[in-house]
Amino acid sequence: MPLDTPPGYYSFNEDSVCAFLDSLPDIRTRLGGKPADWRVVEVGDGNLNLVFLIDGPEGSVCLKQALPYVRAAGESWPLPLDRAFFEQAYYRAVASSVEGLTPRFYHYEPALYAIVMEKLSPHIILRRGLIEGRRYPKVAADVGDYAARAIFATSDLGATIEEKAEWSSVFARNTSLLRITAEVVFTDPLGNSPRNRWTSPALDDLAREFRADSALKTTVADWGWRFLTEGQALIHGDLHTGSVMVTETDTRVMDPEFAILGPIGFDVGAFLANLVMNFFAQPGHATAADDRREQADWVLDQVPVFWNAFATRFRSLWETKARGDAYPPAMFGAGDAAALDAARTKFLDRVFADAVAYAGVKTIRRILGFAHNADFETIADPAKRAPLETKSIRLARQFLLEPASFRTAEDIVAAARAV
Ligand code: ADP
Ligand code: SR1
Ligand code: MG
Repeated sequence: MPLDTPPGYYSFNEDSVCAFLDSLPDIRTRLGGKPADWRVVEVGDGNLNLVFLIDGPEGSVCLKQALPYVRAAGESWPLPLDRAFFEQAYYRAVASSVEGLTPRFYHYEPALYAIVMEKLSPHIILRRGLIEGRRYPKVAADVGDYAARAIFATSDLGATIEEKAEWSSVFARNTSLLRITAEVVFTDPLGNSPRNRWTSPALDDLAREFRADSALKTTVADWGWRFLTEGQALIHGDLHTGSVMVTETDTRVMDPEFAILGPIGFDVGAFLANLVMNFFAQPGHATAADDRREQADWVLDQVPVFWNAFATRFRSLWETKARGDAYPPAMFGAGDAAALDAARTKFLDRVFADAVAYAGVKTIRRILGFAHNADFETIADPAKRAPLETKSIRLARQFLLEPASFRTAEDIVAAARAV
């Protein structure tokens, strides 16, 4: 049965995308020449959308369009188109705080649920680079900086009640993607969802063991409650290594369609989890020429780099740019400096603890749930993949059930090395 779409919507192909871009004078000028001169390629490798890269004689653009279904599942899993609206709304909301760290935004076409933005080139997806054994000296610090800036500016520390209420009213409607996260991240992996999959039969016993672990399930459910109820800031909502494009000298965070008002630790934990999963996956990508030990060490070392960059920037923004209604500057004077500093440390410790738990949840979902990570998936031999996934998911369980063991980013590094 054809999917129901609003009047005027059609999904693009290589020809219609050119005709559409030709109708946008600024974009036509940016590309130069005529549509016949433009080279178009569809490169979408994500779970949800179409992504076209268009090169003209003078310049290039990227067009991302929502499909009326989950691309990775096909038409049997319908999905409203409005995620494109929330993606562009997020870019606009954080633009002034994270300049240079996202793709430049050019145009949004509401009827076609399409965003036209800067084509990032020669950037590649960070996850892919890490799998290929490449290192990016700036990336962990840049993503930490990005997360701190975007989150601080949209929290009750960096924004007023009225500003935050505006974002709340907009992003509260991002319910389709909120539901996807609630289901595929929190509910399905430890439930009996037919959407789940894992490296079978090697991980069959482990999957059964995890699904029978009541303590683990109630803990994940508790974090699910917190995810749904703690609207601390406007968060990206899907801040993994597949949502970052890089060169050795430039970092861009993209794909923010899952943006909602949510817990700060959810974004921080997502990036942490994906670094740690890549660390565990490295031996699966070893070759005769490179055992990947140094690469694995380097990836794991990015965990404290990322966290420290986040915490340092967040604290410095709080010290210099506080203008919100939480911990209001008007309440504190010179005599409160030490107490306020201690309160900031306590606040960041809480964010870290939340991040560790969400990192646990996000790792379990990538190994037992619907949407897996290329880090493990591209290890073709299940006999190699399964033990690496097992190490990763066992550490994730520790993140959730032994939180007192993880007070600092160095604790994560030490525990991962010890597995
Ligand atoms: P989805 O929302 O479906 O996950 P993504 O936003 O992750 O889609 O994009 C899918 C792929 O398209 C990315 O992995 C990347 O290769 C490519 N891509 C997305 N945005 C850009 C961009 N602005 N410039 C260049 N390539 C891009
Ligand atoms: C239905 S697939 C869901 C996942 O794809 C996105 O990339 C997000 O990670 C989401 O959880
Ligand atoms: Mg996406």
